[in-house]
Amino acid sequence: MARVVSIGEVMVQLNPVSSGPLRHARQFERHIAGSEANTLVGLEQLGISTTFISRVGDDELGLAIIAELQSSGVDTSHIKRDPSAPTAVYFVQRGYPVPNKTTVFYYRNGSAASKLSPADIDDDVVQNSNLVHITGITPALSESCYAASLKLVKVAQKFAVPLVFDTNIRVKLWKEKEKALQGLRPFFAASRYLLTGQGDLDFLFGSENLDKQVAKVRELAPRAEMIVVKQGKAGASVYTADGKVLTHAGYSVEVIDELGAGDAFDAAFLAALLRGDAIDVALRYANAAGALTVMAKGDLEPLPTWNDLELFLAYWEQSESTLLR
Ligand code: KDG
Repeated sequence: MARVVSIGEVMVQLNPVSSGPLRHARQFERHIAGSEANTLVGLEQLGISTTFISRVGDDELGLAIIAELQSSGVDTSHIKRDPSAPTAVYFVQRGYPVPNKTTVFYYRNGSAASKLSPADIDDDVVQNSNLVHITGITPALSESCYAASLKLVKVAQKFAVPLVFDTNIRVKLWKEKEKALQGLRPFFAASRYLLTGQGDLDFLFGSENLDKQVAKVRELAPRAEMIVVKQGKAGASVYTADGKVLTHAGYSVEVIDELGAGDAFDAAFLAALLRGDAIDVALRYANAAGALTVMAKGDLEPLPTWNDLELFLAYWEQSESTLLR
């Protein structure tokens, strides 16, 4: 069975019971989330084995994170419990002030995961994998996280394991565009599959037309077999190395909490490719997974199985054909 390994930080997410300004929120739901682990749990839901490299604090929240990932099937044997720093927490504010948008407030500076270092990367975890997955979040967490992410790239190259890189820009972490562009260069350069979003492209390259933005990505990522651009409910496109462009429309559903949609997209896209589906088929599942994830709170809870995806797509296609009649 295929295995995907990733590296990053998982946090406790405090998500208010009702939407609106966080300053007035008094009741919260406790979730577990973090972009890279979200993708791994999404892959597990779709039958792919996964391993996560991380650190949590030697505290109650760290235990909650490990338990939740374990119950989803993720191999947690490479998550260290670090007594020198706490597990991170973040709050979310849904649907305010911009409708359908979720804002995050991190309490993650100096967290256990920010202490990840090259020593946390073992050859054997990569050697036994089919894909290595890294996002632009982990290298932005600290210098040692940057070095750990780079080591993972090097080890992937040593064992010829393809790199999937999702730019996943978090402006609150990078702060400046130039820092992000420079910092992410080696990850672009090494990627076989490059995933990004319209917001990331606008941040990195300015809001010009998509073809020009993709050309800039191509310059940075000359080895990428596919450049995948996620555009939320507008859908997504794949630009292949031989010049083909495949596009699939998205699904316009009610947005409860948009967090985690991009991670769900990545999981379904990769799982479909790993089981041998064609690119356009993978895009269809990936858009559906993204849509399903925004329909409920929490990043992990709404991640779909193949059956959920098939039911969603059957419902959607049937209602579309009814509308057309
Ligand atoms: O992709 C959703 C995640 O980004 C979010 O829930 C938390 O990992 C997170 C981050 O670093 O912002």
